[in-house]
Amino acid sequence: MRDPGKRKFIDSLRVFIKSGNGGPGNPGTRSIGGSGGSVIFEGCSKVNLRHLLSQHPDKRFIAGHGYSGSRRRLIGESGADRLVRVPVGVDIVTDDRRLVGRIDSPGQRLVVAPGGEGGRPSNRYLGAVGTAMSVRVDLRLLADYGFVGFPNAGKSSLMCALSKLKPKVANYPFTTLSPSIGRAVFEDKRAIALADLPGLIEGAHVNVGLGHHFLKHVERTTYLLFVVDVFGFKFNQNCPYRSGLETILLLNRELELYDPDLVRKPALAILNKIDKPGGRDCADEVTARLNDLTPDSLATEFPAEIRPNELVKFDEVIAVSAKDRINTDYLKQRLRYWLDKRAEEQQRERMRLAAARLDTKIARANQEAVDSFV
Ligand SMILES: Nc1nc2c(ncn2[C@@H]2O[C@H](COP(=O)(O)OP(=O)(O)OP(=O)(O)O)[C@@H](O)[C@H]2O)c(=O)[nH]1
Ligand SMILES: [Mg+2]
Repeated sequence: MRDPGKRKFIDSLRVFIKSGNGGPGNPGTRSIGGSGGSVIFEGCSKVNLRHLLSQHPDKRFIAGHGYSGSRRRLIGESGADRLVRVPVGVDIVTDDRRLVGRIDSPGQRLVVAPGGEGGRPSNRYLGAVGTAMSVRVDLRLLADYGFVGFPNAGKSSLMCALSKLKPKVANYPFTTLSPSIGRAVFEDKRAIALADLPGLIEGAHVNVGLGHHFLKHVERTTYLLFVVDVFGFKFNQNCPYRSGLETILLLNRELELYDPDLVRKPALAILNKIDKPGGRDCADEVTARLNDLTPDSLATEFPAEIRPNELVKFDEVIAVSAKDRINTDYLKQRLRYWLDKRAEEQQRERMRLAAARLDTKIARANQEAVDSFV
């Protein structure tokens, strides 16, 4: 097994930032100090975190101090802002895990450390000190479908079958060490973005294996694509064997423990490796049992350690062989179908809400007209 620590892809960078102090004022002349410069993050589609690191190896971003006010200059000049260009799709998080803000589009700006206020009566003309702190710039990939599955399930093989991307495929766990985005392209040039992610294992939510480090990437994908080996999975000799169905439940549970909202995302379940002897029958059985699963049957049939509280509702369960390309064309069509269906539903819901708001406004206006007449 390769060392998961040797990841080339950078999806998180911790940087030190410091905004400028406010310049001192002068009580004698009643002049006010200039405010300190701020540290401002700006979304830029042309940079990635590797660029940011290579251009700023010391990872320090410091804004200028404000200038003092004087008899000749009643308001001191402001300190220079420090602009930091970051990739689009990042969270800015403090060391105590507080979310400072998100950057979701190119050109979007976020003041991460505001400059100190210039010296004035409220701060006895001293000028406020700037803010110094370390923050993490955390990248969240954006894709239509994010692959979640245990190692060796065939996620990367599926990526090869659906897109032109050729991620490494091998018969050992954690072949994929960093996320990659591929595109399933259709004849009419429509493209759907797919994210192949490193495998999860039991305990991923508490950072076992490659851990939840990669779970954050599925937060932004529209759909989850559960990929499982239809015959199940056994991580190593010390771990119990989990059947195909149990694997799905365990993945469900890991996602839930990481973030309960994740299991409410739309999802499809892919049962892979049906080319193996007995694969189709096994897939039929897993599909039937998955479709029949209810919270009650879940409680009686499965041990507590693999039981999720809330079941993911799969729009469809699809059996494939990524290796022999069985049903993969069908899967590609269904990826498009479900994405479009979901988008239409959301559009209808937006229109319904807009119509309801309009109805309320009209009713209120009518009532006001009646009231004024009476
Ligand atoms: N028989 C069969 N083997 C498959 C199929 N898909 C993948 N495999 C094999 O399963 C092994 C793991 O495949 P990968 O695609 O690397 O699995 P993965 O889910 O990306 O694994 P990690 O990157 O470790 O999480 C490889 O030996 C593949 O050749 C399939 O449909 N049928
Ligand atoms: Mg892989």
